[in-house]
Amino acid sequence: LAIEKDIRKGLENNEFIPYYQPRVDIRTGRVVGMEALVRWHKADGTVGNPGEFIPVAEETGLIVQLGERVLREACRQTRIWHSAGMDGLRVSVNISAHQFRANLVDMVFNALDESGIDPELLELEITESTMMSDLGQTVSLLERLAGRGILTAIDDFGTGHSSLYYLKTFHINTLKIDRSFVEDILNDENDANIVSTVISMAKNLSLQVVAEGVETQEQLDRLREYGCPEVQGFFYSRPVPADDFEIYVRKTN
Ligand code: G
Ligand code: G
Ligand code: MN
Ligand code: NA
Repeated sequence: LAIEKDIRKGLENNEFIPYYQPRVDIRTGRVVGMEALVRWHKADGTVGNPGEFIPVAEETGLIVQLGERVLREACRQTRIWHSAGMDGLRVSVNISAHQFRANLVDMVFNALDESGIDPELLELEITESTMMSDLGQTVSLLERLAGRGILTAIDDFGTGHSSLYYLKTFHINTLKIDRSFVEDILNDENDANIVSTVISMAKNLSLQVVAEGVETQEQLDRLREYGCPEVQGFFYSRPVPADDFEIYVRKTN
């Protein structure tokens, strides 16, 4: 594939750059962390979105190398921000299926050692479908990550084969409620009930919960009413380059 060759070249030239989207404490309005979302800064000056290259990277296995780049850079950047007084910010990094089954634990431990950030400040976002393919291995991977204090989140919660069994079996810290539920929270009673129920359930299970895809004040108000502790979405900021994220945090916190 032409794109596969381009991705290889892009990796050689360090063209895959994390952008950052703030995660916000709904009560204080302060930024408590950021999700790293990769962008491709191509030689021709255009910027590629994950939809164009993540599926190919996943199919070809290049995601392992690409994901490692993003993880290391996100940890390095977090360290820099901490040293610059933006301490306490947690960083969340998306881990795809292939990456999860590769040398994930070594890769993550190395990235932590290299950057020197506290393991409790790193969260790995893993989807339900990734987690469910080999339950035994999933349990042991999550245990090893937790053993070092690294946080894990179920990403896009509610869209895959969600099972309450996972919530009692997997050592995870956070549920990220998929934005498809938040999108219609004001108009669709089912979506509203699902979101409110997931928030209560998370609290009862002592899990952190984040609503994704918040775009309006009205959605935010509703989530507050439901007791949602943390939110993320275009209402606050799109994913932006590191410099812009830093400006945003200094203005907000
Ligand atoms: O902004 P958004 O277009 O950034 O992301 C689209 C999709 O790509 C999301 O499902 C997101 O989880 C995924 N994605 C973004 N960055 C990364 C990354 O660094 N690694 C992996 N595996 N997926 C990513
Ligand atoms: O799958 P994951 O949740 O990692 O993907 C995050 C994706 O959601 C990215 O593509 C990101 O750009 C996008 N996103 C983040 N906030 C919003 C939002 O408020 N509205 C919409 N439509 N997309 C969002
Ligand atoms: Mn995510
Ligand atoms: Na998500």
